[in-house]
Amino acid sequence: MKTAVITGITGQDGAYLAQLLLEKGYKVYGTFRRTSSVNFWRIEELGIQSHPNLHLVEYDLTDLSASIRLISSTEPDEVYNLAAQSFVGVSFEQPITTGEITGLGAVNLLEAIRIVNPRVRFYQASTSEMFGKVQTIPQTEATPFYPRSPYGVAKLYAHWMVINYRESYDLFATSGILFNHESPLRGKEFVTRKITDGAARISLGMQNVLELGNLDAKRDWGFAKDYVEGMWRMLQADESDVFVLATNRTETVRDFVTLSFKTAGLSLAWEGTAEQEKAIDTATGKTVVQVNPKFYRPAEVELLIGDYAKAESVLGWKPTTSLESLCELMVEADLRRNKQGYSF
Ligand code: NDP
Ligand code: GDR
Repeated sequence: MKTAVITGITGQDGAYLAQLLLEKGYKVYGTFRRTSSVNFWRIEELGIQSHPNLHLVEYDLTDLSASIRLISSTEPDEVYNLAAQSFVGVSFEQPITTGEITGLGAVNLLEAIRIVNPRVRFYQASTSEMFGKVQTIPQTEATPFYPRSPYGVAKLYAHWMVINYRESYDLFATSGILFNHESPLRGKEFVTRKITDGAARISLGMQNVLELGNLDAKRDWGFAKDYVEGMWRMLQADESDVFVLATNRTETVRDFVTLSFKTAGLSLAWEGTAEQEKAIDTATGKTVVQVNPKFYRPAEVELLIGDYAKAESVLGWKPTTSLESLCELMVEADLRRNKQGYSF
C-alpha cells in the first residue's frame, strides 16, 4: 500500500485528490489547519471523511518543524503540496502572508523531504497565474513567466525552488502548471462558483442581483476531478518535470455568466459597457447582473489559454469535461444546495 500526504485536504483539489488516491488503495494523510470551526464540508460531500485509510493531520505549511514532523511521522511515498493562500484578489491585500504561505511554505516541505527522506516524490501546485501578462498564446511549459499578483509571484518563487531542489539535491520534485479548474466544491469567492451560486439563487427567487468585477477576463476553465488525475500521473512518471494541464479553450467571464444563467433557466440581454455594464433577465426586464468596480483587481491577468500537449504525450492525460458539462454540474449542485438551505 502506498502512502501519500496531501496538504490542504480541506480545499477543492485536496478533497478530490484524496478521493482518487483512496480509490487507488493509498493510505492518505490529509492536512488541515487549526481553525475555530472545522472545515470538512468537501470531504463530507464526497463521503470520504470516515474512510479507514484517510487520516487527518493538523498542520501549518509555514512551520518548518511541523513539516519535518509531518514527513517523518507519516513516512510517505508521495507528497502533494496543495496548501496555499490561493485567492488572487486577497493576495493584493495580504501580500506578505501570501508570500509566507504560498511561496516559502513550499520550501519548508522541500527542506523536510531533503532532511528526512530525499526519496519522497513531491508535487507542487504551480499555476497559470505565473504567466500573468502572457507572452505567447497558447501558454506552454516553455512560455516565459510574467506574474501579475503577489499570489502569482509567490507561486513562481515556489516553482523555481522546486526546480532548484530537483537540480541541486536530485529530488523527484514535479510542478504542475494547472490552469483554472472548477467544480461544485469550488469556494464561493472564486468567480465560477460565485456565478453558478448566484444564477441558482436568482432563479429560485432568493437573490436579486449578482455583482461582479472584470467581465472581459478570459480563462481556460477545466474540471477539478480531471486535474487531480493529472497530478497523480505526474508522480507516477519516470522522471520529475514540469507539466501544463489545461483545456486549450478560453472564454470570458461574461460568457460563463450567460451560460450559467441559461443553465438555470434564465435568458440574459447585456447592455452598457465597463463599469456601467449589466445583464437583464429577458423574461422580467429586471437587472440580474451588474458590474461593481470593487471587484476589479489592481493588476489583471487578461487572457489564459493552455496547451496540454506535453501532458498528453508523456502522461496520456487530457481533459474529459466540456465547459458546458462543468457549468451544468455546478449549477445543478447549487440549485440543490440552495433548495436544501445548505450554505457552503
Ligand atoms: P483552495 O483554496 O480550495 O484550498 C487551499 C488549501 O490550502 C485549503 O485546504 C487551505 O486550508 C490550505 N491552506 C491555506 N493556508 C495554509 C497553511 N498556512 N497551512 C496549511 N494549509 C493551508 O485551493 P484549490 O484546492 O483550488 O487549489 C489547490 C492548490 O492548487 C492551491 O495551491 C492553488 O493555489 C493551486 N492552484 C489551483 C488552481 C485552481 O484553479 N483551483 C489552479 C492552479 C493552481 P483552509 O481550508 O484551512 O483554508
Ligand atoms: P483566478 O480565479 O484569479 O483566475 O485564480 P478567480 O475565479 O478569482 O478569477 C477569475 C477571473 O474572474 C474575474 N472576476 C472575478 N473574480 C472573482 N473572484 N470575483 C468576482 O466577482 C469577479 N468578477 C470578475 C477576475 O478578475 C479574474 O480575471 C484562480 C485561483 O484558483 C488560483 O489559486 C489559481 O492559481 C488560478 O485560478 C489558476
